[in-house]
Amino acid sequence: MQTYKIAIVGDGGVGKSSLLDAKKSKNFLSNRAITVGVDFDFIPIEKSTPENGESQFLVMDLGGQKRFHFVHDMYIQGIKGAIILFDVSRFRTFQNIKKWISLIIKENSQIPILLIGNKCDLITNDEIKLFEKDLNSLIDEYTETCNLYGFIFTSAKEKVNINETFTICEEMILWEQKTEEPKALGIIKN
Ligand SMILES: Nc1nc2c(ncn2[C@@H]2O[C@H](COP(=O)(O)OP(=O)(O)OP(=O)(O)O)[C@@H](O)[C@H]2O)c(=O)[nH]1
Ligand SMILES: [Mg+2]
Repeated sequence: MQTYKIAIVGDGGVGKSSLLDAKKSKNFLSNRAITVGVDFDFIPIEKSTPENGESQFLVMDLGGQKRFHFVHDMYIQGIKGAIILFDVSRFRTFQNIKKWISLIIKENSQIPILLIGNKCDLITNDEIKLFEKDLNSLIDEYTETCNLYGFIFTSAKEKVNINETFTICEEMILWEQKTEEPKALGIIKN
């Protein structure tokens, strides 16, 4: 069994652990406990090839609260990909994406990164469109600096784009090398 280590990072309370809960079909908790330091979980990789056979992600779910930042360097060592989450209802968490990018770049600037705007149940489609613009600008700004693969909007609460997120991770880590054009995956929201 081949294991690919990935990390899910972002400010405290953006919904990292809730996203993993949703992927694992666990109940959504409206008052979920913060992640103390780090949690980890295995997620099977759906698509397998004769070359790699069965494989899985080992997901490091890093506690986003400031007091846990000192352990982050240790846990992102050797990751093959990263998910950076922000909370679409708190703009500050979007602004802080840059800090999380720096953390990943310190490990390796080639690591593919997927940006996720979570809690899309809390805003309108028009507001999502505005974030799409911001995210495209961010991707342009960082095109020489790191490997931003694209972005997607999710709701851990309403189970929007949960499986899609991990399918995209499979694509960006297993099936593609550095992409020529970053992908704007946008919303798949009704
Ligand atoms: N409305 C809404 N609330 C959400 C969503 N995802 C998470 N939440 C809520 O946001 C709060 C924080 O979610 P967590 O999953 O604990 O956030 P986290 O990023 O793991 O936070 P840390 O562990 O502190 O880094 C929880 O109380 C969830 O109920 C979502 O998609 N929509
Ligand atoms: Mg957590």
